Amino acid sequence: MIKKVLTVAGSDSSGGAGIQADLKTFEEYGTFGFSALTSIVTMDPDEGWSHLVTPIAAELVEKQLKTIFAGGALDAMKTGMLGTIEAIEITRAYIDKFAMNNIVIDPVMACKGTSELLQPENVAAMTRLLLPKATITTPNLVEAGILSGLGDLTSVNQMKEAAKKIIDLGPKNVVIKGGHRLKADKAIDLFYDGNKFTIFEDELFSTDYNHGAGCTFAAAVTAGLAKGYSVVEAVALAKQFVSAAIKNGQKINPFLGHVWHGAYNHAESRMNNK
Ligand code: PXL
Repeated sequence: MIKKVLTVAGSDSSGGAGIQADLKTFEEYGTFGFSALTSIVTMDPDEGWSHLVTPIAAELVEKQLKTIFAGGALDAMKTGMLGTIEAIEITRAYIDKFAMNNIVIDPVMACKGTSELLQPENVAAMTRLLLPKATITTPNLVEAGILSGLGDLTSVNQMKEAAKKIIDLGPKNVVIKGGHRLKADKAIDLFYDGNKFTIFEDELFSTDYNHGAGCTFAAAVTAGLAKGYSVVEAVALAKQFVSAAIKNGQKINPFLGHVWHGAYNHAESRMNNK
């Protein structure tokens, strides 16, 4: 049976992050993707690529989830950008009703290219209602600083402190993505399961074409869990998957470059037999 995997997230109309990243990644992992849209993000090329986030009405989020769960529980799910507090409440209700396992909470708080954080009350609701249900949460350095209450994180030791505080919020595991924001000569991700720290190091490649990397990473972890990998194995494989995607980033338009979600499997060479 093909594994069923859900993303509850926003649409990135530019195609690189959000549900677009998630569904593409689910497919690359050979899983069957479902999506419940919580918001639609649009960018305006006439206004310096300014972002607009339009939330989806809560009733429509619920209708999507009802449709998606018509066949019962899924093998794994993730959340990304969550438009409204009601959407967060409804998502939690479905997690409980179907006793969902393998839950990845990507605590999306901002989009690259905008300094604007999503509403703090949404972050509070996500922390209270979703983090305790998480198999793993996948904050970047900024999000980890906010969730932990420690603010700016500038060293691996501070990342460890933040990881401990985040585990106290209820997720079973956390991976903090140091990425290009940590002033180090490697890309350092810190994984913590409440007992033991595992550090993942990778070369830090400089590319401007990395839009969607965070969503793609979380989606890869989700699909990996659905496929039966352990949490730490799913994280390790997701790192490889997203590294390939970043290395093969594509300039999409004058404003932006996206990760190439198909890079790990060389998807660009499929269906070339004509
Ligand atoms: O990368 C964060 C993110 C998440 N979800 C959606 C987005 C973005 C950034 O653009 O558009 C829908």
